[in-house]
Amino acid sequence: MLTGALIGCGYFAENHLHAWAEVADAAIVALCDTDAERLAATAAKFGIARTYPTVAALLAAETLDFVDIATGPRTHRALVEEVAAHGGIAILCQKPIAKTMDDARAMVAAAAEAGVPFAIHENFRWQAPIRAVKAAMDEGAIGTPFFGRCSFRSAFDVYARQPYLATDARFIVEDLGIHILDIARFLFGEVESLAATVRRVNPKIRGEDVATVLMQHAGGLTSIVDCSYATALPDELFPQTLVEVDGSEGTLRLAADYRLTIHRRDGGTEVREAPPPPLAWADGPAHLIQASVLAFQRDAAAALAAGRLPETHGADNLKTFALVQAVYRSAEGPMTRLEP
Ligand code: NAD
Ligand code: 89V
Repeated sequence: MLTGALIGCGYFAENHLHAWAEVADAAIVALCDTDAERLAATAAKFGIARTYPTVAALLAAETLDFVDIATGPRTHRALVEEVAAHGGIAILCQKPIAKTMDDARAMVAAAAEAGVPFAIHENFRWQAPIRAVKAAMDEGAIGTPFFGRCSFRSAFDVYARQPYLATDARFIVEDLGIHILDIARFLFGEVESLAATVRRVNPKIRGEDVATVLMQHAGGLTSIVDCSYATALPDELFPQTLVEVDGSEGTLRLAADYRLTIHRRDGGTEVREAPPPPLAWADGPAHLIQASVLAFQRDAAAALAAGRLPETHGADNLKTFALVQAVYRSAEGPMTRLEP
């Protein structure tokens, strides 16, 4: 049994705690938050008696196999460095890994120097429908893929539960696009070059709420990642990512409500349903995300127990974070202009 502590008892941490309660080989025995009220409320709700106002107090008092950091990204570097310096404790940390590439690299280096496993809680690639797309591609169902699209378009009010999303200078690429870019890496492989545009449509927020990215992957596949929180559709699909893949032998479409259609050039068409597994603590449309939190944590616990790194270990996640940085850089520059 792995013994862990959760650092940060805010909005999303509840999903971590519900999920840890379902992971057979791991237990959260202590909580830490600098906000005394949140700490007490979370401790009472989840029946976790040992609570600490600082990470220093937590590390001084507890013997842990891992910590699970669910604070905001501005705090990640200091927390990861403090736990790494303590030694002997594996570190799981929420996305985005940090606010800057320098901080992200320093965190990966700190964990490597301390010799402790470090992974980012990147859960979207663990969604059941995304795993179903990957399985179909790996089966060779559509031959060699040459085009892909991962699309997230919504007008869901994410600001109600996460008010910082409306006030941060950077929004959709750093917070949500990071998941979709990670899905594109997971499905289509590493990216060699990209071009992007971003814009703000909602005048009430500070950062960008629309992003469109064109990417060239090693091996030749071209993909598009498009994200929007300004897209009002007749059917609100939050938080579903729709996926299209065209291959030499057929096509694959992950459409609304987890319906995956695989069509082969030879004429056969197969439909696979890939909904998230049921959860007693599911909360409306967030169910898809919540189930992927459980899937990530199950795999992370199994990896730590087996002495292997979780799939989205720090060095891997640097590649996804580099895409985020590249999107912002590209969006600042000019696109190729047509001759008048
Ligand atoms: P939040 O602001 O609601 O909660 C953060 C908590 O961390 C607060 O309770 C705060 O008091 C605590 N905290 C801050 N600094 C601390 C420190 N030094 N030590 C201990 N506690 C500290 O934020 P949130 O909405 O829960 O988001 C947390 C993280 O989860 C973010 O990185 C966000 O991007 C991520 N997130 C991920 C998903 C997903 O699907 N993967 C979804 C939502 C949020
Ligand atoms: O998953 C996330 O990181 C969330 C949301 C889906 C709202 O963008 O912040």
